[in-house]
Amino acid sequence: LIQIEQQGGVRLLRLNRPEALNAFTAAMLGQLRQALEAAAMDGATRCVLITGAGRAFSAGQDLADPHVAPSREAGAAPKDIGHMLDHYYIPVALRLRSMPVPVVAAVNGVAAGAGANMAFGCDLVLAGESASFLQAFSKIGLIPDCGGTWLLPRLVGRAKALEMALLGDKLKAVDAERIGLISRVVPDAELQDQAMAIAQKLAGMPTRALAETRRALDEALKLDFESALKREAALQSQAGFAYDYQEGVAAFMDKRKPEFRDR
Ligand code: LHQ
Repeated sequence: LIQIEQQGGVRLLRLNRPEALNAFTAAMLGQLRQALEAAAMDGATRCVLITGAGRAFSAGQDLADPHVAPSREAGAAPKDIGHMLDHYYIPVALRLRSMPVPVVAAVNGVAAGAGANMAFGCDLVLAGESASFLQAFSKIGLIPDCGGTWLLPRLVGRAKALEMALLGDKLKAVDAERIGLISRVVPDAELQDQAMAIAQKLAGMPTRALAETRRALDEALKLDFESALKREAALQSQAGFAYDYQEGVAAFMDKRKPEFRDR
Protein backbone atom coordinates (compact mmCIF):
# COMPACT_ATOMS: atom_id res chain seq x y z
CA LEU A 1 0.00 0.00 0.00
CA ILE A 2 3.06 2.20 0.41
CA GLN A 3 5.88 1.73 -2.11
CA ILE A 4 9.28 2.60 -0.70
CA GLU A 5 12.38 3.50 -2.75
CA GLN A 6 15.72 4.95 -1.77
CA GLN A 7 17.49 7.31 -4.18
CA GLY A 8 20.68 8.50 -2.53
CA GLY A 9 19.69 10.42 0.59
CA VAL A 10 16.04 10.63 -0.46
CA ARG A 11 13.42 8.15 0.77
CA LEU A 12 10.54 8.11 -1.70
CA LEU A 13 7.17 6.98 -0.32
CA ARG A 14 4.48 6.35 -2.92
CA LEU A 15 0.86 6.01 -1.82
CA ASN A 16 -0.08 2.91 -3.73
CA ARG A 17 -3.78 2.09 -4.09
CA PRO A 18 -4.22 3.61 -7.53
CA GLU A 19 -7.43 1.66 -8.22
CA ALA A 20 -9.09 3.65 -5.38
CA LEU A 21 -7.30 6.97 -6.08
CA ASN A 22 -5.01 6.14 -3.14
CA ALA A 23 -7.88 6.57 -0.68
CA PHE A 24 -6.65 5.84 2.85
CA THR A 25 -7.55 2.68 4.73
CA ALA A 26 -6.45 1.82 8.25
CA ALA A 27 -3.92 -0.67 6.87
CA MET A 28 -2.48 1.91 4.49
CA LEU A 29 -2.15 4.56 7.22
CA GLY A 30 -0.47 1.97 9.45
CA GLN A 31 2.07 1.31 6.70
CA LEU A 32 2.59 5.02 6.08
CA ARG A 33 3.28 5.55 9.75
CA GLN A 34 5.78 2.67 9.79
CA ALA A 35 7.46 3.99 6.66
CA LEU A 36 7.87 7.46 8.23
CA GLU A 37 9.22 5.88 11.42
CA ALA A 38 11.74 3.84 9.43
CA ALA A 39 12.86 6.90 7.45
CA ALA A 40 13.26 8.88 10.67
CA MET A 41 15.44 6.09 12.13
CA ASP A 42 17.61 5.66 9.04
CA GLY A 43 20.67 7.87 9.33
CA ALA A 44 21.30 7.75 5.57
CA THR A 45 17.89 9.29 4.78
CA ARG A 46 18.09 13.08 4.68
CA CYS A 47 14.79 13.92 2.97
CA VAL A 48 11.43 12.21 2.48
CA LEU A 49 9.44 12.63 -0.72
CA ILE A 50 5.77 11.58 -0.78
CA THR A 51 3.76 11.11 -3.95
CA GLY A 52 0.84 9.06 -5.29
CA ALA A 53 0.69 6.18 -7.76
CA GLY A 54 -1.62 6.57 -10.75
CA ARG A 55 -3.76 9.61 -11.52
CA ALA A 56 -4.40 10.88 -7.97
CA PHE A 57 -2.37 11.91 -4.95
CA SER A 58 -5.07 10.71 -2.53
CA ALA A 59 -8.87 10.89 -2.39
CA GLY A 60 -8.68 11.04 1.43
CA GLN A 61 -10.42 8.55 3.67
CA ASP A 62 -11.71 5.49 1.81
CA LEU A 63 -15.43 5.97 2.35
CA ALA A 64 -16.10 2.30 1.66
CA ASP A 65 -13.85 1.25 4.58
CA PRO A 66 -15.94 -0.53 7.23
CA HIS A 67 -14.14 1.49 9.95
CA VAL A 68 -15.95 4.64 8.83
CA ALA A 69 -18.73 3.77 6.38
CA PRO A 70 -22.11 4.28 8.07
CA SER A 71 -24.11 1.07 8.16
CA ARG A 72 -27.13 1.14 5.86
CA GLU A 73 -29.05 -1.34 8.00
CA ALA A 74 -32.09 0.15 9.69
CA GLY A 75 -31.47 0.64 13.41
CA ALA A 76 -27.71 0.02 13.21
CA ALA A 77 -25.69 2.02 15.74
CA PRO A 78 -23.67 4.89 14.24
CA LYS A 79 -19.89 4.40 14.22
CA ASP A 80 -17.42 6.57 16.08
CA ILE A 81 -15.28 7.74 13.18
CA GLY A 82 -13.17 9.72 15.65
CA HIS A 83 -11.35 6.44 16.42
CA MET A 84 -9.94 6.41 12.94
CA LEU A 85 -8.49 9.88 13.49
CA ASP A 86 -7.13 9.11 16.95
CA HIS A 87 -5.49 5.83 16.01
CA TYR A 88 -4.48 6.23 12.37
CA TYR A 89 -4.48 9.82 11.08
CA ILE A 90 -3.21 11.83 14.03
CA PRO A 91 -0.01 9.77 14.50
CA VAL A 92 0.82 10.25 10.80
CA ALA A 93 -0.02 13.98 10.79
CA LEU A 94 2.11 14.53 13.91
CA ARG A 95 5.01 12.49 12.56
CA LEU A 96 5.07 14.43 9.28
CA ARG A 97 5.49 17.60 11.31
CA SER A 98 8.20 16.21 13.60
CA MET A 99 10.39 14.32 11.13
CA PRO A 100 14.12 14.91 11.66
CA VAL A 101 14.41 15.49 7.89
CA PRO A 102 12.46 17.74 5.50
CA VAL A 103 9.36 16.27 3.87
CA VAL A 104 8.36 17.15 0.30
CA ALA A 105 4.99 16.30 -1.26
CA ALA A 106 4.74 15.83 -5.03
CA VAL A 107 1.00 16.09 -5.70
CA ASN A 108 0.43 14.27 -8.96
CA GLY A 109 -3.37 14.58 -9.22
CA VAL A 110 -6.36 15.20 -7.03
CA ALA A 111 -5.80 15.55 -3.28
CA ALA A 112 -9.10 15.44 -1.39
CA GLY A 113 -10.03 15.63 2.29
CA ALA A 114 -7.39 14.00 4.45
CA GLY A 115 -5.31 13.54 1.29
CA ALA A 116 -5.14 17.32 0.80
CA ASN A 117 -4.42 18.07 4.44
CA MET A 118 -1.66 15.45 4.64
CA ALA A 119 -0.02 17.21 1.68
CA PHE A 120 -0.42 20.65 3.31
CA GLY A 121 1.28 19.25 6.41
CA CYS A 122 4.47 18.58 4.41
CA ASP A 123 7.29 21.15 4.36
CA LEU A 124 7.28 21.82 0.61
CA VAL A 125 4.37 21.01 -1.69
CA LEU A 126 4.90 20.72 -5.43
CA ALA A 127 1.99 19.97 -7.71
CA GLY A 128 1.57 19.00 -11.32
CA GLU A 129 -0.51 21.38 -13.45
CA SER A 130 -3.44 18.95 -13.56
CA ALA A 131 -3.45 18.45 -9.77
CA SER A 132 -6.24 19.89 -7.66
CA PHE A 133 -7.06 20.27 -3.99
CA LEU A 134 -10.41 20.00 -2.30
CA GLN A 135 -11.53 19.85 1.30
CA ALA A 136 -14.51 17.60 0.38
CA PHE A 137 -15.52 17.17 4.04
CA SER A 138 -18.48 19.57 3.95
CA LYS A 139 -20.03 17.60 1.10
CA ILE A 140 -20.46 14.58 3.36
CA GLY A 141 -21.38 16.36 6.56
CA LEU A 142 -17.94 16.45 8.17
CA ILE A 143 -15.48 19.12 9.23
CA PRO A 144 -11.86 19.40 7.98
CA ASP A 145 -9.53 17.06 9.83
CA CYS A 146 -5.88 15.96 9.67
CA GLY A 147 -4.93 19.49 10.66
CA GLY A 148 -7.07 21.27 8.06
CA THR A 149 -8.60 23.67 10.60
CA TRP A 150 -5.12 24.61 11.83
CA LEU A 151 -3.20 24.58 8.56
CA LEU A 152 -5.62 26.29 6.17
CA PRO A 153 -6.09 29.63 7.96
CA ARG A 154 -2.35 29.81 8.57
CA LEU A 155 -1.51 29.06 4.95
CA VAL A 156 -4.12 31.16 3.18
CA GLY A 157 -5.96 33.26 5.79
CA ARG A 158 -9.47 32.86 7.16
CA ALA A 159 -11.37 34.00 4.07
CA LYS A 160 -9.86 31.48 1.66
CA ALA A 161 -9.73 28.79 4.35
CA LEU A 162 -13.46 29.10 4.93
CA GLU A 163 -14.19 29.27 1.21
CA MET A 164 -12.38 25.97 0.70
CA ALA A 165 -13.79 24.34 3.83
CA LEU A 166 -17.42 25.42 3.37
CA LEU A 167 -17.82 24.98 -0.37
CA GLY A 168 -15.52 21.95 -0.60
CA ASP A 169 -14.87 22.71 -4.27
CA LYS A 170 -11.78 21.77 -6.26
CA LEU A 171 -9.00 24.34 -6.38
CA LYS A 172 -6.66 24.00 -9.35
CA ALA A 173 -2.93 23.74 -8.69
CA VAL A 174 -2.21 27.16 -10.28
CA ASP A 175 -4.80 28.79 -7.99
CA ALA A 176 -3.41 26.92 -4.99
CA GLU A 177 0.01 28.34 -5.82
CA ARG A 178 -1.40 31.85 -6.37
CA ILE A 179 -2.97 31.98 -2.91
CA GLY A 180 0.12 30.60 -1.19
CA LEU A 181 -1.34 27.20 -0.34
CA ILE A 182 1.45 25.25 -2.05
CA SER A 183 5.04 26.01 -2.99
CA ARG A 184 5.12 25.43 -6.75
CA VAL A 185 3.23 24.18 -9.81
CA VAL A 186 5.21 22.43 -12.53
CA PRO A 187 4.26 20.74 -15.81
CA ASP A 188 2.84 17.26 -15.13
CA ALA A 189 5.57 15.54 -17.12
CA GLU A 190 8.27 17.23 -15.00
CA LEU A 191 6.69 16.79 -11.57
CA GLN A 192 8.51 13.65 -10.44
CA ASP A 193 11.92 14.82 -11.69
CA GLN A 194 11.60 18.33 -10.29
CA ALA A 195 10.34 17.06 -6.94
CA MET A 196 13.21 14.56 -6.77
CA ALA A 197 15.71 17.30 -7.66
CA ILE A 198 14.41 19.49 -4.84
CA ALA A 199 14.45 16.54 -2.45
CA GLN A 200 18.06 15.74 -3.45
CA LYS A 201 19.00 19.37 -2.94
CA LEU A 202 17.45 19.33 0.54
CA ALA A 203 19.19 16.02 1.29
CA GLY A 204 22.54 17.74 0.69
CA MET A 205 21.72 20.57 3.06
CA PRO A 206 22.26 20.76 6.84
CA THR A 207 19.42 18.40 7.82
CA ARG A 208 19.35 19.18 11.50
CA ALA A 209 19.13 22.93 10.87
CA LEU A 210 16.27 22.34 8.40
CA ALA A 211 14.28 20.31 10.93
CA GLU A 212 14.97 22.95 13.60
CA THR A 213 13.82 25.65 11.17
CA ARG A 214 10.45 23.91 10.79
CA ARG A 215 10.24 23.52 14.56
CA ALA A 216 11.08 27.20 15.17
CA LEU A 217 8.46 28.34 12.66
CA ASP A 218 5.75 26.14 14.15
CA GLU A 219 6.63 27.21 17.69
CA ALA A 220 6.71 30.89 16.75
CA LEU A 221 3.03 30.69 15.81
CA LYS A 222 2.27 30.21 19.48
CA LEU A 223 4.58 32.98 20.76
CA ASP A 224 4.63 36.76 21.00
CA PHE A 225 7.41 38.56 19.12
CA GLU A 226 9.82 38.89 22.00
CA SER A 227 9.38 35.25 23.03
CA ALA A 228 9.98 34.19 19.43
CA LEU A 229 13.22 36.21 19.34
CA LYS A 230 14.37 34.47 22.52
CA ARG A 231 13.38 31.04 21.23
CA GLU A 232 15.31 31.70 18.02
CA ALA A 233 18.34 32.68 20.09
CA ALA A 234 18.15 29.45 22.13
CA LEU A 235 17.80 27.25 19.05
CA GLN A 236 20.49 29.25 17.22
CA SER A 237 22.83 28.79 20.13
CA GLN A 238 22.42 25.00 19.81
CA ALA A 239 22.89 25.19 16.04
CA GLY A 240 26.11 27.13 16.60
CA PHE A 241 27.61 24.24 18.60
CA ALA A 242 26.81 21.70 15.89
CA TYR A 243 29.25 20.35 13.32
CA ASP A 244 27.27 21.61 10.34
CA TYR A 245 27.73 25.26 11.33
CA GLN A 246 31.50 24.84 11.59
CA GLU A 247 31.51 22.98 8.27
CA GLY A 248 29.20 25.50 6.56
CA VAL A 249 31.33 28.49 7.46
CA ALA A 250 34.62 26.68 6.75
CA ALA A 251 33.36 25.60 3.31
CA PHE A 252 32.20 29.15 2.55
CA MET A 253 35.60 30.58 3.49
CA ASP A 254 37.45 27.86 1.54
CA LYS A 255 35.12 28.35 -1.46
CA ARG A 256 34.29 24.63 -1.55
CA LYS A 257 31.08 22.58 -1.35
CA PRO A 258 30.14 21.83 2.29
CA GLU A 259 29.67 18.24 3.47
CA PHE A 260 26.97 18.38 6.08
CA ARG A 261 26.43 15.42 8.38
CA ASP A 262 24.35 16.45 11.40
CA ARG A 263 20.91 14.92 11.55
C1 LHQ B 1 -13.40 6.62 -3.64
C2 LHQ B 1 -13.03 7.76 -2.92
C3 LHQ B 1 -13.02 7.71 -1.51
C4 LHQ B 1 -13.71 5.50 -1.69
C5 LHQ B 1 -12.95 8.23 -5.00
N1 LHQ B 1 -13.37 6.55 -0.95
N2 LHQ B 1 -13.73 5.50 -3.02
C6 LHQ B 1 -11.23 10.83 8.41
C7 LHQ B 1 -11.69 9.95 9.41
C8 LHQ B 1 -12.94 9.47 9.50
C9 LHQ B 1 -13.91 9.59 8.68
C10 LHQ B 1 -13.98 10.26 7.52
O1 LHQ B 1 -13.04 11.03 6.99
C11 LHQ B 1 -11.81 11.31 7.33
C12 LHQ B 1 -11.07 12.16 6.45
C13 LHQ B 1 -11.51 12.36 5.04
O2 LHQ B 1 -10.67 12.33 4.21
S1 LHQ B 1 -13.16 12.68 4.67
C14 LHQ B 1 -13.14 13.01 2.95
C15 LHQ B 1 -13.11 11.75 2.15
N3 LHQ B 1 -12.97 12.01 0.74
C16 LHQ B 1 -13.95 12.47 -0.04
O3 LHQ B 1 -15.05 12.75 0.38
C17 LHQ B 1 -13.63 12.57 -1.50
C18 LHQ B 1 -14.55 11.70 -2.31
N4 LHQ B 1 -14.13 11.64 -3.69
C19 LHQ B 1 -14.33 12.63 -4.59
O4 LHQ B 1 -14.86 13.67 -4.29
C20 LHQ B 1 -13.87 12.37 -5.99
O5 LHQ B 1 -13.79 10.98 -6.20
C21 LHQ B 1 -12.52 13.01 -6.32
C22 LHQ B 1 -12.69 14.54 -6.39
C23 LHQ B 1 -11.45 12.66 -5.28
C24 LHQ B 1 -12.01 12.49 -7.68
O6 LHQ B 1 -13.03 12.71 -8.64
P1 LHQ B 1 -12.90 12.03 -10.08
O7 LHQ B 1 -11.56 12.29 -10.62
O8 LHQ B 1 -14.10 12.48 -10.85
O9 LHQ B 1 -12.97 10.46 -9.81
P2 LHQ B 1 -14.25 9.57 -9.39
O10 LHQ B 1 -15.12 10.34 -8.45
O11 LHQ B 1 -14.88 9.01 -10.61
O12 LHQ B 1 -13.55 8.41 -8.54
C25 LHQ B 1 -12.92 7.28 -9.15
C26 LHQ B 1 -13.23 6.06 -8.34
O13 LHQ B 1 -12.63 6.19 -7.03
C27 LHQ B 1 -14.73 5.91 -8.11
O14 LHQ B 1 -15.01 4.52 -8.05
P3 LHQ B 1 -15.61 3.75 -9.33
O15 LHQ B 1 -15.79 2.37 -8.85
O16 LHQ B 1 -16.89 4.46 -9.69
O17 LHQ B 1 -14.57 3.92 -10.40
C28 LHQ B 1 -14.92 6.52 -6.75
O18 LHQ B 1 -16.03 6.02 -6.08
C29 LHQ B 1 -13.66 6.08 -6.04
N5 LHQ B 1 -13.33 6.97 -4.93
N6 LHQ B 1 -12.76 8.75 -3.80
N7 LHQ B 1 -12.65 8.74 -0.76
